[in-house]
Amino acid sequence: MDQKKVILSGIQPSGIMTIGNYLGAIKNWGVMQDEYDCLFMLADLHTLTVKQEPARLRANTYELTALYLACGLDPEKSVLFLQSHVPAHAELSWILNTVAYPGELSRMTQFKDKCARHADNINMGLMDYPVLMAADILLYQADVVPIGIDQKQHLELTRDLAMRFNNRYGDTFKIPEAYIGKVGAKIYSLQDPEKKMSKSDENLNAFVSMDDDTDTIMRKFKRAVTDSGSEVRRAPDKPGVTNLINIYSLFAGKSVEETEKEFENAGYAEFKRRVGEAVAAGVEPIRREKDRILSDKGYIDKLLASGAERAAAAAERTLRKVYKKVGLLPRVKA
Ligand code: ATP
Ligand code: LTN
Repeated sequence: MDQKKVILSGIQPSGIMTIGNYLGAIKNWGVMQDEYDCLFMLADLHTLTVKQEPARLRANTYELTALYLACGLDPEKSVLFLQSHVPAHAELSWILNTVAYPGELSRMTQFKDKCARHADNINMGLMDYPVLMAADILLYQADVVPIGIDQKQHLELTRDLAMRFNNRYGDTFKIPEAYIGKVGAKIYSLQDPEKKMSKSDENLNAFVSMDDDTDTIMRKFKRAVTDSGSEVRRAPDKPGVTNLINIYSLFAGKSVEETEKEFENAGYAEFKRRVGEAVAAGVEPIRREKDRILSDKGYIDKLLASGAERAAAAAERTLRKVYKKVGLLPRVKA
């Protein structure tokens, strides 16, 4: 029988997830669980590359774990774990650092963006971020990595590092492929549809978080920027409307063509109201379920402990192979 393919992905617990993260990431992951061996990680070590308030980071980590579950990630089917609970991530990233070049890391778009946005805290972790991400992926010999389009460059670097290592030391890592969903790949800001929707935007009207209640969601869509004209149709000169069409179709489970047809005779005000309703109807039950799960932190702790155990077993297998290939002595029993 064919072995199932391995899928790995992760999100940073750096704030409350937006519908961009949901549509671009978690929603797609849920449907992969039956077909693949899935590992879904919370990239908490990555989060430290930007200043965090420790108590806030702890709270966000519980929130995001509860949200993974509320969005349908099933701990019976998939391995859910924290990056920091599996030491092999940090260990492999050290080894991969020895085949990564500062030139290629300093050229990464996210690194340049984050340096500009956090000029008071340009740290080595920010530059090394993609090497740790490569370790996350390569440790599990992942075949496929579902990501939003903004992470594509990091996945290409992961492939480069894996090939470089394999060339130098012999076949060790599987070369992973990116999986980028077509419509949800990039959800844009509701206030500036040229910019990606981001949970760290200072303008709270720019994003809808998975924690927003129905009134807030309706208000944010009412204020969403549309374009000149009045037709509900996708076009390069209509980035605002195009974004809303994408959001509506994903929440309503319809194609973009069906959505355009449905709103053929509608004005922007009515269209925005209907988008708000569809989003609220999708977000509301997830938010309630998340809050229910969150009320039992003991359950979350146990689940993460068992996830870490399962993840570590697989990760350590790869790490031992890597240590051997590079010439580190195996540690024998005392
Ligand atoms: P930040 O705003 O703190 O930079 P973020 O909102 O971009 O964070 P990440 O934790 O970096 O979120 O991303 C988690 C996942 O969600 C990634 O796979 C990323 O590609 C995806 N993602 C993030 N924003 C969007 C978006 N606007 N549209 C589609 N996918 C997105
Ligand atoms: N960098 C990613 C989060 C992330 C990730 C990963 C995604 C960390 N490690 C491994 C896929 C695979 C982000 O910010 N979206």
